[in-house]
Amino acid sequence: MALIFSTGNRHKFKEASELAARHGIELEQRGVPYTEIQADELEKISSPGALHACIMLGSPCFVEDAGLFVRALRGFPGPYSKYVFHTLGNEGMLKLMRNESDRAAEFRSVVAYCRPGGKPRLFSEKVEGVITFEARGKSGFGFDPIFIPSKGDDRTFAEMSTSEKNGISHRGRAVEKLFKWYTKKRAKR
Ligand code: ITT
Repeated sequence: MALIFSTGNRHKFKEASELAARHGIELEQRGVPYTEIQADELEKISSPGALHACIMLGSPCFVEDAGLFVRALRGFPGPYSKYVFHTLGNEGMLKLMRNESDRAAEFRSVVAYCRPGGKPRLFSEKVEGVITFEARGKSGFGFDPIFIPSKGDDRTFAEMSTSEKNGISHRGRAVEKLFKWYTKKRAKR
């Protein structure tokens, strides 16, 4: 039976699917209409999201919430990343950062898995890096063209393949944790 990833974001689904396949897990994308709660921490958003999706689907599933936290902007846009990306975009973010010498930022990801009758189980990861001075690259989505991970080779996420990004990214490592746990759990059944 396929494991459901409840998301409306096809890029996130593509990234997770590639990793799932390596664990022999088949993923299915389902978009469950839901108004996300506003909170300052991703955990507080993903946990009720997973519970809601699980109740609506009546099936085990997971959701993932992510955000870009910029140090010079005191963590902005953080949990508001989707709204900020759609309003300011990458050009707007670069403008906000124009006079900042401190370019440190991190992407955070919280994956929340839930099965009917159970409580959400969370898997979190982050990736540190810097905000560029100009957008670079065409792959990926969202803030990928303006983020260079510290563990990489000076390329932005948007200049990497999906598997390269997955190897170091917040989402890649958080879903990897979920898939390892899920595979073990499945083997015990
Ligand atoms: P869901 O349906 O899964 O909620 P979403 O697009 O709303 O999809 P998030 O709330 O988790 O996803 O992400 C918030 C925004 O943060 C997202 O729209 C992007 O603009 C940005 N973002 C998250 N992860 C990213 C990544 O890996 N690379 C670039 N930008 C990312």
